[in-house]
Amino acid sequence: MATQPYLGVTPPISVAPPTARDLEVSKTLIEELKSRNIYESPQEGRNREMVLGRLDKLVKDFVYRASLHRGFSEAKAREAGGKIFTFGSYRLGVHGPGSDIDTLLVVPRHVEREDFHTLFEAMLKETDGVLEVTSVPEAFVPIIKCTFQGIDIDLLFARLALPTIPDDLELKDDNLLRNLDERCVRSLGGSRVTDEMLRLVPDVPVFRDALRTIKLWAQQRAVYGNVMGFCGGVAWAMLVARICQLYPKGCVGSIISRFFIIMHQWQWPAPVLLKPIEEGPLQVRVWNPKLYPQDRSHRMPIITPAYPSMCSTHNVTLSTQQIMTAEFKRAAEIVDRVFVGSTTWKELFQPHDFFSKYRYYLQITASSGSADVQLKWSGTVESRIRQLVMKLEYVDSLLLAHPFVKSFDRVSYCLDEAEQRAVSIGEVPAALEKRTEADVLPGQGATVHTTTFYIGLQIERKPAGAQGPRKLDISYPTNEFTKLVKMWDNYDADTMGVIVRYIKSSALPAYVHAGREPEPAKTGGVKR
Ligand code: 3AT
Ligand code: MN
Ligand code: MN
Repeated sequence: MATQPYLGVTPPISVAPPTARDLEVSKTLIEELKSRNIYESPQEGRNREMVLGRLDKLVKDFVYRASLHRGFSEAKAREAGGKIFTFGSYRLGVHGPGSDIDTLLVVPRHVEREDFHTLFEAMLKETDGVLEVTSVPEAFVPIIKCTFQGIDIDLLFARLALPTIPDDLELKDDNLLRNLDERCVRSLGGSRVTDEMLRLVPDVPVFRDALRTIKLWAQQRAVYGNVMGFCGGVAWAMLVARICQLYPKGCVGSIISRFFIIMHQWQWPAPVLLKPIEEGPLQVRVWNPKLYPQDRSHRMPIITPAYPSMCSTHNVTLSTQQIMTAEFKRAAEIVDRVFVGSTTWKELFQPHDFFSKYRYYLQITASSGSADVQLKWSGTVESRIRQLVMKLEYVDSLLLAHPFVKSFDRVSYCLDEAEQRAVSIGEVPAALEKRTEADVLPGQGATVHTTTFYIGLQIERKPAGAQGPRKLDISYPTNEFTKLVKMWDNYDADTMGVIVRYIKSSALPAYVHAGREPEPAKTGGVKR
């Protein structure tokens, strides 16, 4: 293949170097980012490197011991190797002080996945400085989580069809995926995608600063999160990477400015690609809207660059697409004003106003009696909220159903059944606000765990002169939704509850505003 002189699926839009103004706004942008404590200290950085060094030794020792166990000679067991790779925000170089390190253990063919969850897990538990080791071997992507010298670590596992894993091994070659277990292929995906992304951007330091900007903006504006139908970390990274390809000489300020303009005008569902989609050696599906109707339904396809290419945004719905598009527009206008000097970067990162934006909300509360059950039950409800949003999109006179990206977890110590009922429908009775476990005698009352989700509703105005409130019938979507979540395999009607309530904004509990800057006084503000 002839090498093309540019990165990406089209030539760049501009190869012009930055202007003096581009460089000025880049400087103020970086200052703004620094003032928000999103960079870790050099000392924290060294601690991460130390952790990774120790982890690498541990993995090599694990492979050695597993090899001996398989009957290898001492020398052969030493040669077997083993290596760790990283992915996620740490690999991209955009992690913050509290970020985890996402790591992948790569081992030779004679080390089994079972060894990872037995021998390796045991070795990890015996390691100095390692705490809270939890293992989820039955997950779609099996994982071990722990904290290592104070840093959260996610560990995935992949066994390659190779006799040894040398230290200079790379994961680029698609043929490495041949003859692997599906779980190994999936586990390799994260690292292969991040590595490829870094190869496909023209200037990695500029890409990093731009991605930090977009991540901070998306989090502040509550449009960060794949589960609720927005873009997740990988999708935001690919969008930034694509803009970097289009402006290979850009600096962070100009990349951010172009980012919002281009994303606002993007002709969805034209996909965002960092390179042409390639076929490969496996019998697996690669994203292809010509072939698969399901892929045709993706509204904002952002496609991963490593084989097998997938759509990272299959969760986006009409509503979340509209919300993100409106945010692109707002941001483009602000950045324009930053460039002419009539505002500062601070305005770009102003927190969202989700809980004061709408007159009406849907409040979805999942409840149960124990923390363990609640974790799985609330996860199930959360993963179905998108289905509710999609059903609401069909309701007459409902213009927008806006899911909030985060949920609110509470533990309530109830004294009687009336309190239990109130809590499980999402209320916060005044008597419970300050009550702690210590206020409840053993054997008395009950502890109720709740997780509450919110959907903001923008309802069409009544036609002029119409009498009475506009009728909004959401009973069908909400009933279908509760039916759907109760179809979960482990659903138990005796211990788990789910309630959807239609509430006025005045009925929102105080906790939704907690930890936020006080709202600026509204000067004749009209709620949508
Ligand atoms: P942080 O700085 O850690 O907040 P991040 O982008 O590294 O940001 P995560 O650590 O949550 O975010 O995720 C890193 C990657 O791991 C992203 C995705 O490819 C993969 N991943 C995340 N959550 C899951 C999951 N539940 N199952 C499988 N893969 C996941
Ligand atoms: Mn991470
Ligand atoms: Mn992680």
